[in-house]
Amino acid sequence: MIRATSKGFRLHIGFFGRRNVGKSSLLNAITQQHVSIVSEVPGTTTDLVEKPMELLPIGPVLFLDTAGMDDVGALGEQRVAQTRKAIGRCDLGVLVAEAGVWGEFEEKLLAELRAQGIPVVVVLNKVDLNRPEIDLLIRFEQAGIKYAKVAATTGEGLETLRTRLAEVAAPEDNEPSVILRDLVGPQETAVLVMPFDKEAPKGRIKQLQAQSIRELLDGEACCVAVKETGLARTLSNLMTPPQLVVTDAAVFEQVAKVTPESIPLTAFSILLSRLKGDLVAQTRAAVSVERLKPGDRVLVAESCTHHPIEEDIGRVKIPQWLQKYVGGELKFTTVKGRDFPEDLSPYKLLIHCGACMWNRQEMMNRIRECDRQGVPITNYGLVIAYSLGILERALEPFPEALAAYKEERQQYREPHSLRAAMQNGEEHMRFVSQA
Ligand SMILES: Nc1nc2c(ncn2[C@@H]2O[C@H](COP(=O)(O)OP(=O)(O)OP(=O)(O)O)[C@@H](O)[C@H]2O)c(=O)[nH]1
Ligand code: SF4
Ligand SMILES: [Mg+2]
Repeated sequence: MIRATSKGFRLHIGFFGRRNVGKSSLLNAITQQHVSIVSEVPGTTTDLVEKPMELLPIGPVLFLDTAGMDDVGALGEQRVAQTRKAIGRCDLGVLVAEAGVWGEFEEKLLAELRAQGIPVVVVLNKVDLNRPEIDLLIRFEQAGIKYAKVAATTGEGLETLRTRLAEVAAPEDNEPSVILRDLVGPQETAVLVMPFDKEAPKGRIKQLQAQSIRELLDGEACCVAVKETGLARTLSNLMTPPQLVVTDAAVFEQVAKVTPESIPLTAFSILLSRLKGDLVAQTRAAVSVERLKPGDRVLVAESCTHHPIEEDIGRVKIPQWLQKYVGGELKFTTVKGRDFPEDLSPYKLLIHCGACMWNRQEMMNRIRECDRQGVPITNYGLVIAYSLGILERALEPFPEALAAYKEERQQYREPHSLRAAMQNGEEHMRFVSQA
Protein backbone atom coordinates (compact mmCIF):
# COMPACT_ATOMS: atom_id res chain seq x y z
CA MET A 1 0.00 0.00 0.00
CA ILE A 2 1.34 3.42 -0.88
CA ARG A 3 0.23 6.23 1.39
CA ALA A 4 -1.36 9.43 0.22
CA THR A 5 0.99 12.28 -0.66
CA SER A 6 3.05 13.19 2.38
CA LYS A 7 3.38 16.75 3.60
CA GLY A 8 6.80 17.11 2.02
CA PHE A 9 5.36 16.81 -1.48
CA ARG A 10 2.49 19.23 -0.97
CA LEU A 11 2.58 22.89 -1.91
CA HIS A 12 2.29 24.74 1.41
CA ILE A 13 -0.16 27.64 1.26
CA GLY A 14 -0.38 29.85 4.37
CA PHE A 15 -3.11 32.38 5.28
CA PHE A 16 -1.69 35.42 7.05
CA GLY A 17 -3.13 38.70 8.25
CA ARG A 18 -4.58 40.55 11.21
CA ARG A 19 -6.99 38.88 13.60
CA ASN A 20 -10.62 38.66 12.53
CA VAL A 21 -10.06 39.45 8.84
CA GLY A 22 -11.55 36.08 7.82
CA LYS A 23 -8.50 33.80 7.38
CA SER A 24 -10.27 30.79 8.87
CA SER A 25 -13.49 31.56 7.01
CA LEU A 26 -11.51 31.59 3.78
CA LEU A 27 -9.91 28.25 4.55
CA ASN A 28 -13.32 26.74 5.28
CA ALA A 29 -14.79 28.25 2.13
CA ILE A 30 -12.01 27.06 -0.15
CA THR A 31 -11.93 23.54 1.31
CA GLN A 32 -15.74 23.46 1.62
CA GLN A 33 -15.23 21.90 5.03
CA HIS A 34 -15.37 23.06 8.59
CA VAL A 35 -11.63 22.93 9.19
CA SER A 36 -11.02 25.98 11.38
CA ILE A 37 -13.17 27.56 14.08
CA VAL A 38 -14.63 30.90 13.04
CA SER A 39 -16.03 33.57 15.33
CA GLU A 40 -16.46 37.32 15.55
CA VAL A 41 -14.04 37.38 18.50
CA PRO A 42 -10.54 38.45 17.40
CA GLY A 43 -7.91 35.85 18.23
CA THR A 44 -10.08 32.77 17.63
CA THR A 45 -7.33 30.81 15.91
CA THR A 46 -4.59 30.33 18.46
CA ASP A 47 -2.66 27.31 17.18
CA LEU A 48 -1.62 26.58 13.64
CA VAL A 49 -4.27 24.61 11.73
CA GLU A 50 -3.11 22.37 8.88
CA LYS A 51 -5.38 20.99 6.19
CA PRO A 52 -4.12 18.80 3.35
CA MET A 53 -6.25 18.64 0.22
CA GLU A 54 -6.20 18.24 -3.53
CA LEU A 55 -6.64 21.71 -5.02
CA LEU A 56 -7.21 21.60 -8.75
CA PRO A 57 -5.43 22.48 -10.95
CA ILE A 58 -2.46 22.80 -8.56
CA GLY A 59 -2.58 19.29 -7.08
CA PRO A 60 -1.78 18.27 -3.51
CA VAL A 61 -1.54 21.26 -1.17
CA LEU A 62 -1.26 21.82 2.56
CA PHE A 63 -3.19 24.84 3.82
CA LEU A 64 -1.93 26.53 6.98
CA ASP A 65 -4.33 28.73 8.92
CA THR A 66 -2.50 30.97 11.35
CA ALA A 67 -3.14 33.17 14.36
CA GLY A 68 -3.51 36.89 13.57
CA MET A 69 -0.18 38.68 13.37
CA ASP A 70 -1.45 41.69 15.33
CA ASP A 71 -2.05 39.58 18.46
CA VAL A 72 -1.03 41.18 21.73
CA GLY A 73 0.02 40.23 25.28
CA ALA A 74 2.47 37.54 26.36
CA LEU A 75 0.49 34.70 24.78
CA GLY A 76 -0.23 36.80 21.73
CA GLU A 77 3.48 37.34 21.19
CA GLN A 78 4.04 33.59 21.28
CA ARG A 79 1.30 33.11 18.69
CA VAL A 80 2.85 35.74 16.45
CA ALA A 81 6.21 33.98 16.80
CA GLN A 82 4.54 30.70 15.81
CA THR A 83 2.94 32.37 12.79
CA ARG A 84 6.33 33.79 11.77
CA LYS A 85 7.72 30.24 11.86
CA ALA A 86 4.84 29.16 9.62
CA ILE A 87 5.87 31.82 7.09
CA GLY A 88 9.19 30.02 6.85
CA ARG A 89 7.39 26.83 5.80
CA CYS A 90 5.26 28.34 3.04
CA ASP A 91 5.67 28.05 -0.69
CA LEU A 92 2.87 30.52 -1.22
CA GLY A 93 1.38 33.15 1.09
CA VAL A 94 -2.19 34.43 1.08
CA LEU A 95 -2.23 37.84 2.71
CA VAL A 96 -5.77 38.40 3.96
CA ALA A 97 -7.03 41.92 4.66
CA GLU A 98 -10.49 43.37 5.06
CA ALA A 99 -11.59 45.31 2.01
CA GLY A 100 -11.12 49.01 2.73
CA VAL A 101 -8.64 48.38 5.56
CA TRP A 102 -5.18 48.36 4.02
CA GLY A 103 -2.53 50.05 6.09
CA GLU A 104 1.05 50.00 7.25
CA PHE A 105 0.49 46.62 8.91
CA GLU A 106 -0.42 44.96 5.61
CA GLU A 107 2.41 46.73 3.77
CA LYS A 108 4.92 45.40 6.30
CA LEU A 109 3.51 41.88 6.13
CA LEU A 110 3.62 41.94 2.33
CA ALA A 111 7.24 43.11 2.47
CA GLU A 112 8.09 40.38 5.02
CA LEU A 113 6.64 37.64 2.81
CA ARG A 114 8.35 38.96 -0.29
CA ALA A 115 11.66 39.35 1.55
CA GLN A 116 11.53 35.61 2.21
CA GLY A 117 10.99 34.97 -1.48
CA ILE A 118 7.42 33.75 -0.95
CA PRO A 119 5.01 34.48 -3.80
CA VAL A 120 1.91 36.23 -2.48
CA VAL A 121 -1.76 36.48 -3.38
CA VAL A 122 -3.57 39.31 -1.60
CA VAL A 123 -7.17 38.64 -0.60
CA LEU A 124 -9.38 41.63 0.08
CA ASN A 125 -12.08 39.88 2.07
CA LYS A 126 -15.56 40.92 3.23
CA VAL A 127 -16.34 42.73 -0.03
CA ASP A 128 -20.00 42.28 0.90
CA LEU A 129 -19.42 44.88 3.62
CA ASN A 130 -16.87 47.24 2.08
CA ARG A 131 -15.41 48.12 -1.30
CA PRO A 132 -11.64 47.90 -1.74
CA GLU A 133 -9.92 51.24 -2.44
CA ILE A 134 -9.54 51.69 -6.18
CA ASP A 135 -6.11 53.34 -5.78
CA LEU A 136 -4.86 50.23 -4.01
CA LEU A 137 -6.06 47.97 -6.80
CA ILE A 138 -4.34 50.16 -9.40
CA ARG A 139 -1.13 49.96 -7.37
CA PHE A 140 -1.39 46.15 -7.19
CA GLU A 141 -1.91 45.99 -10.97
CA GLN A 142 1.09 48.21 -11.61
CA ALA A 143 3.32 46.27 -9.22
CA GLY A 144 2.19 42.91 -10.63
CA ILE A 145 0.72 41.84 -7.27
CA LYS A 146 -1.99 39.22 -7.69
CA TYR A 147 -5.15 39.86 -5.73
CA ALA A 148 -8.72 38.63 -5.36
CA LYS A 149 -11.79 40.42 -4.04
CA VAL A 150 -13.63 37.88 -1.93
CA ALA A 151 -16.51 37.44 0.49
CA ALA A 152 -15.68 34.21 2.30
CA THR A 153 -19.14 33.97 3.83
CA THR A 154 -21.02 34.16 0.51
CA GLY A 155 -18.43 32.47 -1.73
CA GLU A 156 -18.09 35.54 -3.96
CA GLY A 157 -14.66 35.73 -5.63
CA LEU A 158 -13.52 32.25 -4.56
CA GLU A 159 -13.08 31.11 -8.16
CA THR A 160 -10.88 34.12 -8.84
CA LEU A 161 -8.85 33.25 -5.75
CA ARG A 162 -8.34 29.68 -6.98
CA THR A 163 -7.20 31.02 -10.35
CA ARG A 164 -4.77 33.47 -8.73
CA LEU A 165 -3.35 30.70 -6.52
CA ALA A 166 -2.81 28.49 -9.56
CA GLU A 167 -1.13 31.36 -11.45
CA VAL A 168 1.23 32.09 -8.60
CA ALA A 169 1.89 28.42 -7.82
CA ALA A 170 3.06 27.67 -11.35
CA PRO A 171 4.80 30.71 -12.80
CA GLU A 172 6.01 30.09 -16.33
CA ASP A 173 9.67 30.41 -15.42
CA ASN A 174 9.43 27.92 -12.56
CA GLU A 175 11.57 24.87 -13.19
CA PRO A 176 9.67 21.68 -12.46
CA SER A 177 11.19 20.03 -9.41
CA VAL A 178 12.06 16.46 -10.20
CA ILE A 179 13.50 13.66 -8.13
CA LEU A 180 15.23 11.69 -10.89
CA ARG A 181 13.14 11.90 -14.06
CA ASP A 182 15.83 13.96 -15.80
CA LEU A 183 18.48 11.31 -15.10
CA VAL A 184 16.73 8.35 -16.75
CA GLY A 185 15.29 8.72 -20.22
CA PRO A 186 12.38 6.90 -21.92
CA GLN A 187 13.03 3.16 -22.31
CA GLU A 188 16.06 3.41 -20.03
CA THR A 189 16.18 1.55 -16.72
CA ALA A 190 16.72 2.69 -13.15
CA VAL A 191 17.37 0.21 -10.35
CA LEU A 192 16.07 1.38 -6.98
CA VAL A 193 17.62 -0.36 -3.98
CA MET A 194 15.26 -0.38 -1.02
CA PRO A 195 16.38 -2.19 2.10
CA PHE A 196 13.62 -3.07 4.54
CA ASP A 197 15.07 -2.85 7.99
CA LYS A 198 13.19 -4.95 10.54
CA GLU A 199 12.00 -1.69 12.08
CA ALA A 200 10.55 -0.41 8.80
CA PRO A 201 6.77 -0.04 8.90
CA LYS A 202 5.03 -3.08 7.47
CA GLY A 203 3.32 -2.98 4.10
CA ARG A 204 4.61 0.41 3.00
CA ILE A 205 7.38 1.92 0.99
CA LYS A 206 8.81 5.37 1.64
CA GLN A 207 7.11 8.30 0.02
CA LEU A 208 10.24 9.35 -1.85
CA GLN A 209 10.63 5.88 -3.31
CA ALA A 210 6.98 5.79 -4.35
CA GLN A 211 7.31 9.20 -6.01
CA SER A 212 10.48 8.09 -7.77
CA ILE A 213 8.71 5.05 -9.26
CA ARG A 214 5.85 7.26 -10.40
CA GLU A 215 8.23 9.76 -12.03
CA LEU A 216 10.09 7.02 -13.87
CA LEU A 217 6.88 5.48 -15.17
CA ASP A 218 5.54 8.90 -16.18
CA GLY A 219 8.73 9.38 -18.18
CA GLU A 220 8.24 6.01 -19.95
CA ALA A 221 11.35 4.67 -18.19
CA CYS A 222 11.65 1.21 -16.73
CA CYS A 223 11.98 0.83 -13.01
CA VAL A 224 13.34 -2.17 -11.12
CA ALA A 225 12.92 -2.14 -7.35
CA VAL A 226 15.11 -4.53 -5.43
CA LYS A 227 16.46 -5.16 -1.94
CA GLU A 228 20.22 -4.85 -1.47
CA THR A 229 20.47 -8.62 -1.17
CA GLY A 230 19.06 -9.11 -4.67
CA LEU A 231 21.01 -6.38 -6.42
CA ALA A 232 23.93 -8.41 -7.77
CA ARG A 233 21.58 -11.01 -9.27
CA THR A 234 19.33 -8.33 -10.76
CA LEU A 235 22.23 -6.51 -12.38
CA SER A 236 23.54 -9.67 -13.95
CA ASN A 237 20.06 -10.61 -15.21
CA LEU A 238 19.52 -7.29 -16.98
CA MET A 239 20.29 -7.52 -20.71
CA THR A 240 21.32 -3.86 -20.82
CA PRO A 241 23.00 -2.17 -17.85
CA PRO A 242 20.75 0.33 -16.06
CA GLN A 243 21.16 4.05 -16.60
CA LEU A 244 21.27 4.62 -12.86
CA VAL A 245 21.27 2.78 -9.55
CA VAL A 246 19.77 4.66 -6.61
CA THR A 247 20.17 3.29 -3.13
CA ASP A 248 19.16 4.02 0.39
CA ALA A 249 22.34 5.47 1.93
CA ALA A 250 22.15 2.95 4.79
CA VAL A 251 23.38 0.25 2.38
CA PHE A 252 25.61 2.46 0.23
CA GLU A 253 28.67 0.36 0.97
CA GLN A 254 27.22 -3.01 -0.09
CA VAL A 255 25.59 -1.44 -3.15
CA ALA A 256 28.78 0.33 -4.23
CA LYS A 257 30.65 -2.97 -4.02
CA VAL A 258 28.31 -4.89 -6.32
CA THR A 259 27.50 -2.09 -8.78
CA PRO A 260 30.15 -1.93 -11.54
CA GLU A 261 31.98 1.42 -11.71
CA SER A 262 30.60 1.91 -15.22
CA ILE A 263 27.03 2.22 -13.86
CA PRO A 264 26.17 5.59 -12.29
CA LEU A 265 25.26 5.23 -8.63
CA THR A 266 23.75 7.66 -6.18
CA ALA A 267 21.54 7.71 -3.07
CA PHE A 268 17.98 8.80 -2.37
CA SER A 269 19.21 11.29 0.20
CA ILE A 270 21.51 12.88 -2.39
CA LEU A 271 18.49 13.20 -4.67
CA LEU A 272 16.70 14.80 -1.72
CA SER A 273 19.50 17.31 -1.28
CA ARG A 274 19.00 18.35 -4.90
CA LEU A 275 15.20 18.37 -4.59
CA LYS A 276 14.74 20.09 -1.25
CA GLY A 277 18.06 21.68 -0.47
CA ASP A 278 21.19 22.95 -2.15
CA LEU A 279 23.25 20.02 -3.43
CA VAL A 280 26.29 22.14 -4.28
CA ALA A 281 26.45 23.84 -0.87
CA GLN A 282 25.72 20.61 0.99
CA THR A 283 28.43 18.83 -0.99
CA ARG A 284 30.97 21.50 -0.03
CA ALA A 285 29.84 21.10 3.57
CA ALA A 286 30.43 17.32 3.42
CA VAL A 287 34.07 17.96 2.54
CA SER A 288 34.34 20.38 5.49
CA VAL A 289 34.45 17.24 7.65
CA GLU A 290 38.18 17.55 6.98
CA ARG A 291 38.27 20.60 9.25
CA LEU A 292 36.70 18.88 12.28
CA LYS A 293 38.89 18.41 15.34
CA PRO A 294 38.37 16.38 18.52
CA GLY A 295 36.17 18.30 20.95
CA ASP A 296 34.22 20.11 18.19
CA ARG A 297 30.45 20.23 18.38
CA VAL A 298 28.33 18.69 15.62
CA LEU A 299 24.59 19.20 15.29
CA VAL A 300 22.54 16.35 13.83
CA ALA A 301 19.05 17.46 12.73
CA GLU A 302 16.11 15.32 11.68
CA SER A 303 12.99 16.89 10.19
CA CYS A 304 10.54 14.39 11.59
CA THR A 305 10.13 12.79 14.97
CA HIS A 306 9.54 9.17 14.15
CA HIS A 307 12.06 7.32 12.09
CA PRO A 308 14.05 4.68 13.91
CA ILE A 309 16.24 3.76 10.93
CA GLU A 310 17.36 7.33 10.37
CA GLU A 311 18.01 7.59 14.09
CA ASP A 312 20.35 4.68 13.76
CA ILE A 313 22.24 6.44 10.99
CA GLY A 314 22.16 9.88 12.56
CA ARG A 315 22.80 8.82 16.12
CA VAL A 316 25.02 5.78 15.76
CA LYS A 317 26.70 5.24 12.41
CA ILE A 318 27.63 8.78 11.44
CA PRO A 319 28.85 9.80 14.93
CA GLN A 320 30.99 6.67 15.22
CA TRP A 321 32.56 7.24 11.85
CA LEU A 322 33.20 10.93 12.39
CA GLN A 323 34.88 10.31 15.72
CA LYS A 324 37.03 7.64 14.20
CA TYR A 325 37.86 9.96 11.35
CA VAL A 326 38.91 12.92 13.47
CA GLY A 327 40.67 10.61 15.90
CA GLY A 328 38.88 11.72 19.04
CA GLU A 329 35.58 12.53 20.65
CA LEU A 330 33.15 14.97 19.11
CA LYS A 331 30.21 16.50 20.98
CA PHE A 332 26.97 15.59 19.25
CA THR A 333 23.63 17.24 19.76
CA THR A 334 20.56 15.82 18.04
CA VAL A 335 17.42 17.81 17.34
CA LYS A 336 14.16 16.66 15.82
CA GLY A 337 11.27 18.25 13.98
CA ARG A 338 11.10 22.02 14.28
CA ASP A 339 13.20 22.23 17.46
CA PHE A 340 16.25 24.05 16.26
CA PRO A 341 18.79 26.14 18.18
CA GLU A 342 18.71 29.84 17.36
CA ASP A 343 22.43 30.21 17.99
CA LEU A 344 24.42 27.87 15.79
CA SER A 345 27.80 29.36 16.63
CA PRO A 346 28.86 26.48 18.94
CA TYR A 347 28.63 24.01 16.04
CA LYS A 348 31.35 23.31 13.48
CA LEU A 349 29.11 21.21 11.26
CA LEU A 350 25.42 20.49 10.84
CA ILE A 351 24.37 17.14 9.41
CA HIS A 352 20.75 17.11 8.30
CA CYS A 353 18.50 14.24 7.31
CA GLY A 354 17.08 14.35 3.79
CA ALA A 355 13.99 16.19 5.07
CA CYS A 356 11.62 14.07 3.00
CA MET A 357 8.70 15.28 5.15
CA TRP A 358 9.39 18.94 4.43
CA ASN A 359 8.89 21.15 1.45
CA ARG A 360 11.83 22.88 -0.17
CA GLN A 361 11.05 26.27 1.32
CA GLU A 362 11.45 24.96 4.85
CA MET A 363 14.70 23.14 4.15
CA MET A 364 16.11 26.13 2.28
CA ASN A 365 15.28 28.37 5.22
CA ARG A 366 17.38 26.13 7.41
CA ILE A 367 20.22 26.18 4.89
CA ARG A 368 20.02 29.98 4.61
CA GLU A 369 20.10 30.31 8.39
CA CYS A 370 23.23 28.12 8.58
CA ASP A 371 24.79 30.17 5.81
CA ARG A 372 23.96 33.40 7.65
CA GLN A 373 25.65 32.06 10.77
CA GLY A 374 28.59 30.59 8.85
CA VAL A 375 27.97 26.95 9.79
CA PRO A 376 28.35 24.34 7.00
CA ILE A 377 25.27 22.15 6.57
CA THR A 378 25.42 18.81 4.76
CA ASN A 379 23.15 15.76 4.75
CA TYR A 380 23.23 12.11 5.76
CA GLY A 381 23.75 10.62 2.31
CA LEU A 382 26.54 13.03 1.41
CA VAL A 383 28.43 12.42 4.65
CA ILE A 384 28.01 8.67 4.40
CA ALA A 385 29.26 8.68 0.80
CA TYR A 386 32.21 10.82 1.86
CA SER A 387 32.91 8.43 4.69
CA LEU A 388 33.04 5.54 2.26
CA GLY A 389 35.22 7.42 -0.20
CA ILE A 390 32.51 7.22 -2.87
CA LEU A 391 31.15 10.75 -2.86
CA GLU A 392 32.87 11.61 -6.12
CA ARG A 393 31.22 8.62 -7.76
CA ALA A 394 27.83 9.37 -6.21
CA LEU A 395 27.97 12.93 -7.60
CA GLU A 396 28.74 11.94 -11.18
CA PRO A 397 25.13 12.41 -12.30
CA PHE A 398 25.29 16.01 -10.99
CA PRO A 399 28.10 17.88 -12.80
CA GLU A 400 27.77 21.12 -10.82
CA ALA A 401 28.02 19.38 -7.46
CA LEU A 402 30.85 17.20 -8.74
CA ALA A 403 32.80 20.30 -9.78
CA ALA A 404 32.19 21.82 -6.33
CA TYR A 405 33.42 18.63 -4.68
CA LYS A 406 36.62 18.62 -6.71
CA GLU A 407 37.23 22.30 -6.07
CA GLU A 408 36.67 21.85 -2.34
CA ARG A 409 38.98 18.84 -2.22
CA GLN A 410 41.79 20.86 -3.78
CA GLN A 411 42.36 22.61 -0.45
CA TYR A 412 43.62 19.39 1.00
CA ARG A 413 47.00 18.36 -0.30
CA GLU A 414 46.93 14.75 0.75
CA PRO A 415 44.60 12.41 -1.15
CA HIS A 416 41.21 11.70 0.32
CA SER A 417 42.37 10.27 3.60
CA LEU A 418 39.52 7.83 3.77
CA ARG A 419 40.37 6.39 0.41
CA ALA A 420 43.90 6.09 1.69
CA ALA A 421 42.62 4.31 4.80
CA MET A 422 40.65 1.92 2.65
CA GLN A 423 43.58 1.25 0.37
CA ASN A 424 45.74 0.57 3.42
CA GLY A 425 43.88 -2.44 4.68
CA GLU A 426 40.24 -1.32 4.42
CA GLU A 427 40.14 -0.68 8.13
CA HIS A 428 37.69 2.13 7.69
CA MET A 429 35.36 0.14 5.43
CA ARG A 430 35.22 -2.56 8.05
CA PHE A 431 34.45 0.01 10.69
CA VAL A 432 31.57 1.52 8.73
CA SER A 433 30.03 -1.82 7.90
CA GLN A 434 30.13 -2.88 11.53
CA ALA A 435 28.73 0.41 12.84
N1 LIG B 1 -19.62 39.84 6.28
C1 LIG B 1 -18.59 39.02 6.23
N2 LIG B 1 -18.10 38.50 7.35
C2 LIG B 1 -17.05 37.67 7.26
C3 LIG B 1 -16.45 37.33 6.02
N3 LIG B 1 -15.43 36.50 6.25
C4 LIG B 1 -15.39 36.29 7.58
N4 LIG B 1 -16.35 37.01 8.18
C5 LIG B 1 -16.62 37.07 9.63
O1 LIG B 1 -15.50 37.66 10.27
C6 LIG B 1 -15.35 37.09 11.56
C7 LIG B 1 -13.95 36.58 11.71
O2 LIG B 1 -13.77 35.50 10.84
P1 LIG B 1 -12.61 34.41 11.04
O3 LIG B 1 -12.62 33.55 9.85
O4 LIG B 1 -12.72 33.79 12.37
O5 LIG B 1 -11.37 35.39 11.00
P2 LIG B 1 -9.83 35.04 11.30
O6 LIG B 1 -9.01 35.95 10.47
O7 LIG B 1 -9.60 33.60 11.17
O8 LIG B 1 -9.73 35.49 12.81
P3 LIG B 1 -8.69 35.02 13.94
O9 LIG B 1 -8.66 33.55 13.97
O10 LIG B 1 -9.29 35.60 15.17
O11 LIG B 1 -7.38 35.64 13.60
C8 LIG B 1 -16.41 36.01 11.69
O12 LIG B 1 -17.51 36.55 12.38
C9 LIG B 1 -16.78 35.70 10.26
O13 LIG B 1 -18.12 35.24 10.11
C10 LIG B 1 -17.02 37.91 4.84
O14 LIG B 1 -16.57 37.71 3.72
N5 LIG B 1 -18.07 38.75 5.01
S1 SF4 C 1 14.31 11.65 9.52
FE1 SF4 C 1 14.23 13.06 7.73
S2 SF4 C 1 14.66 11.81 5.93
FE2 SF4 C 1 14.13 10.42 7.64
S3 SF4 C 1 11.95 10.07 7.38
FE3 SF4 C 1 12.17 11.80 8.79
S4 SF4 C 1 12.09 13.64 7.48
FE4 SF4 C 1 12.45 11.87 6.13
MG1 LIG D 1 -8.90 32.23 12.50
